Amino acid sequence: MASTPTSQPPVKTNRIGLSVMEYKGGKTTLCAGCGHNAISERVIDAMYEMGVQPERVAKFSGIGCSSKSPAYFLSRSHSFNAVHGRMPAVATGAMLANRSLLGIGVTGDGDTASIGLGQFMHLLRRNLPLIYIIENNGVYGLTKGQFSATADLGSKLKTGVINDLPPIDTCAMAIELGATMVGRSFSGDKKQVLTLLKAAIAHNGTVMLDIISPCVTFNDHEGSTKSYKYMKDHDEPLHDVTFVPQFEEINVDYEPGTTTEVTMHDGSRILLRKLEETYDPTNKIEAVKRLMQAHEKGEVLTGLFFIDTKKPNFLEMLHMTDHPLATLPESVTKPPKSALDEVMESLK
Ligand SMILES: Cc1ncc(C[n+]2csc(CCOP(=O)(O)OP(=O)(O)O)c2C)c(N)n1
Ligand code: SF4
Ligand SMILES: [Mg+2]
Repeated sequence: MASTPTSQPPVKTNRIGLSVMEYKGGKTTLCAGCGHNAISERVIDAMYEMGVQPERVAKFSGIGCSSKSPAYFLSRSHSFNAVHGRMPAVATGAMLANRSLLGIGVTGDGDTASIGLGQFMHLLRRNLPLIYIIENNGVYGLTKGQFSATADLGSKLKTGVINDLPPIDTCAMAIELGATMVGRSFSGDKKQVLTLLKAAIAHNGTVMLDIISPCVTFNDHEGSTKSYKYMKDHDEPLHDVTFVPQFEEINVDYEPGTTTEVTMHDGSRILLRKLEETYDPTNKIEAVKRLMQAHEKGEVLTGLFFIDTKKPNFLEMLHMTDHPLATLPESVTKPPKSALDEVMESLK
């Protein structure tokens, strides 16, 4: 006897017809509860909600627990797991070779602020179109929890060791050196991380997002300033961030006079609702000042600190052809002999 077919609810899809499952990656091998896993989940949500074609994404990373994260989202995308601290060079080459890609780099505080600091600084100067995420736990998680260069002065390891060096603030550094979208969040703040990531996808330059991401195995105890508890107690959001992609209608629950609006190059909009005093995210000096003030008070300021939607990115600075170099035919990339003869003639 034929059984009656049970009706399945239709699978929800995004504006390009893909379900969220098509944005997933492999099963995580990180510790249960690691902040990095929450960030991978938000990357999946952001790419799905923005309707990004997974095959258009190129993922880059260095070495560390954080740098394993790209394996756990977007299996259908391109991926390159580089050497420790060397992800920026690899990403720069790839993005120059194929400008049609959406680049996302995932790195750790050790990968970025110790061995990779030189590469990181030059990436920022170039304003390469790339979303650069630091999964910041204040320790080298993969090598068993030594302090990294973002650990706060006086914070304590489980073993009782106290950090006696001042931290590097990667956001202040990114603002000063030339990144054109800079923010900080906390892996436990789903809404803020998701909003910043969606805005990052719409941005056309270097986006530097420092996401505090507690290491539950080595740095989530009393005395750590990168623990869930410390973040819950000291997170100071600068504003409520809302992102409206260019393909969506603006929602109108924002009262005029309490909101700053930033229009992105593609027409998408970022809305910042003030929680306190007037904050202008296009003012570099104010952004750095607010970060320094927060440090003095022991607060962790979160939100969108700085954005510049006008500065040319690295591809524009180099006057690159609109056509991706990787797909140019040989007839274009290899000039005829007459062109060489002309150059030789001009040198006589
Ligand atoms: C050239 C080189 N030096 C040192 C190491 C050892 N090493 C691997 S990961 C790592 C630090 C990882 O810390 P972080 O980038 O903060 O990532 P996390 O594991 O905390 O997410 C170190 C020192 C290495 N793999 N390669
Ligand atoms: S050691 Fe720390 S950083 Fe690494 S996976 Fe475990 S919790 Fe995450
Ligand atoms: Mg780390």
